[in-house]
Amino acid sequence: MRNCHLRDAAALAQFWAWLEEEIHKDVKLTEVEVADKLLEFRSKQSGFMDTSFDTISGSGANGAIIHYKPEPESCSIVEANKLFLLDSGAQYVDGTTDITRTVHFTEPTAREKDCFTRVLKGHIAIDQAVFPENTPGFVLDAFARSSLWKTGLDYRHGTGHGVGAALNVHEGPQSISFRYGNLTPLQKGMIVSNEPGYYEDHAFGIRIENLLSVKEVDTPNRFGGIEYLGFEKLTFTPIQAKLIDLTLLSAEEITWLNDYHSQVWEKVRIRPDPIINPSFFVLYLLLIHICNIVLFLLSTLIILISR
Ligand SMILES: [Mn+2]
Repeated sequence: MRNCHLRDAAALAQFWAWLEEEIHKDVKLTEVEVADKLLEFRSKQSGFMDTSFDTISGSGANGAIIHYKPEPESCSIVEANKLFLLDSGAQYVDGTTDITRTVHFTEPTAREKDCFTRVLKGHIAIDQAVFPENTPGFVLDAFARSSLWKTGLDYRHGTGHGVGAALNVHEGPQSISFRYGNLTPLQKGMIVSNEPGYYEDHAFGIRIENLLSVKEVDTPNRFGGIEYLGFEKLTFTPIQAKLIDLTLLSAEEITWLNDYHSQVWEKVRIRPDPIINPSFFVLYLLLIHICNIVLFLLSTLIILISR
């Protein structure tokens, strides 16, 4: 499961770099064309089988429709001056991915930044949550909404659903939702999505989604003699910095973001492009090998001379 997310991240890195370049070249792409291109990048990754659900690719106001499904005949162009929400995932032989990122290609408005930052604060709060064993997911749901609630905003969907490993992308029994009827405790090894959002009708949609795996956390105390649990991230794709209003983030949240981005860089940059890079990668290893031989010969020479 961990590994398929890194291959997925490599495909997403290629995709986002491609999309940004096309839009800055003023190429007009529809929401469906963009989703098709993402599928093309993903399908080159090893173990790829299929998408894990229909891609939600929404520019501007379409992003505010939570289960929007763009159709080739009727969908919109991905506009440079609007927020673009992309929720997609894949099935690999070794796991299932589900990720949402929201980006802007030019300058976001103060309103968009304010809302995006509040969604991000909720995302970080879930990611960093530590809770006693036997806690049902609904207990955590308010953590994700707290920053939005403070300005009278909210979203009309759950914060997280269970995810199967090379199985259903929506797979219970666990969830993180305001629907407090689900009393299933979050248990070690369970996978859940962390996807708070905010949707402004006829304007824009925002969602930031990573998959998390429940793990035991080493707390300084163990009140009640029980285990305390938290989350490990599975998804490694950058979060667009220009959408963040830094004045709304705490020092800990900024550190979280910087740490996450260094992890993305460390984990994803070393993954060779399956189509172009194997030769580069071999060349790179060969160069390092040659450098080592040269260094060895030089140091031998220096030792011999110094005698
Ligand atoms: Mn999801």
